[in-house]
Amino acid sequence: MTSRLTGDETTLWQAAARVLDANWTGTATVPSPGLYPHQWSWDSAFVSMGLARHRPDRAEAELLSLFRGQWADGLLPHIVFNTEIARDAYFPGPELWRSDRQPAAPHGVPTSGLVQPPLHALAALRLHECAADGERSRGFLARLYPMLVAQHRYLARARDLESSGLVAICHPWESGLENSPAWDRPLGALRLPPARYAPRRTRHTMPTGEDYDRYVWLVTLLREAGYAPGHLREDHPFAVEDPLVNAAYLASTHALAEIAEIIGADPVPHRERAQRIRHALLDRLWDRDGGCFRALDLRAGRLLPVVTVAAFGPLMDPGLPAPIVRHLVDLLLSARFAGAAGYPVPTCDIQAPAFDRGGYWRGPTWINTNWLLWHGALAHGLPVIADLLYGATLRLVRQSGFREYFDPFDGTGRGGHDHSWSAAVVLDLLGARRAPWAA
Ligand code: 9WN
Repeated sequence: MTSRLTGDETTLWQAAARVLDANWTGTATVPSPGLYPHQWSWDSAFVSMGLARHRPDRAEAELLSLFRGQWADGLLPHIVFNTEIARDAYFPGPELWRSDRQPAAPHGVPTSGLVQPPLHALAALRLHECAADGERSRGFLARLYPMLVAQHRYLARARDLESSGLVAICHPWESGLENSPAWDRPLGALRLPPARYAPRRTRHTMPTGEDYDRYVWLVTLLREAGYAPGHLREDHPFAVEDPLVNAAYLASTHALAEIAEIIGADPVPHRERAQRIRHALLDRLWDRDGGCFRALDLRAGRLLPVVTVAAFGPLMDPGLPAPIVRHLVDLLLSARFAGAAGYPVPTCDIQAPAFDRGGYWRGPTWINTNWLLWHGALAHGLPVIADLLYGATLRLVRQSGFREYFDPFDGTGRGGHDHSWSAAVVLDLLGARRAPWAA
């Protein structure tokens, strides 16, 4: 690692910073102008890490803006709506969620009623690691800590549906990888009433209108049950323990322990919980025969068949046993993932029948997931893997710009332009090269 950026890297840095500047609304960052005009939860976690390298004041504001939407029970919603935006600018808008009728939801801040991968404590810790003014940054961590603890308490109380230590997602949107082939089976098993819930959806070729019927119907069930934990536990037809979501939960639980130490709180409960999550991941989601992690469908009581990029999420845990890490590295480098893709890492096993190189989360490379695996590779002292991911990610944006996602074989950019997290992860990668202690 060198401590200086090359001329080309400096150009890339400036271009990435311009994207985040343009997508800044004054209080937060939209994921993509036009396409996603509100604030999204895991987008903001990535964005804040990029902003930490560029505009640390905004990095803090980004997270605080998101937590304005936190519910009294700790739920951190996956969308915080901007009320100044036209109601039909994004489907589904606040009228689907009706958070204003939920006693736990914040007043005057319309939100969704779902969560997304909980990367926020990890992001907050990274802000601190990048901060020039340690004292000020400690103050920020102390302010955010109770909100992060509440977020994790909600997950443990309301989402650990089988008291296993792992949290379950109740909707594909909660995974962040919304139309991943991993969800085909549980979505296919739903018994939908014969109604069209989402007749118009033109933004992506994928997901399809049929997918949207299922997504909207699942939200309707949740909403009518008041988003109650009892409904999630007993009745809700979609309940899955996902390795990427739980890897984010584990990484953020480790981060909470570190934050607790920094601000003088007790790290022990977080450490104990982290142990429990790791055990449960290995016990419930590790497929011994396949040598990978898979999602567990709680309603069908079995692991889901398709192997996706989520399988590598647990690499983010520095305590993952070495034999498991070796299996994951072998799979990552095989012809099923990075070994046969010019621009890794594809979001789905290339050899799976459901793989689709242009299909949103069904095959394309997304560079926010690359960042997670890069972070994991560094945690395990795997410089070759880390360099592979670093290099592929920068090559993609050099060739195609800060697109939403990319063709894994030829690097063609797809989806939205000037996508915030694509810019943010580039800033963080370049920043880590410039200041390797904060990698
Ligand atoms: C639904 C904002 C979000 C990302 C998700 C991505 C996509 C929304 C959509 O965009 O989801 O939440 O409308 O397709 O799948 O990961 O957070 O960038």
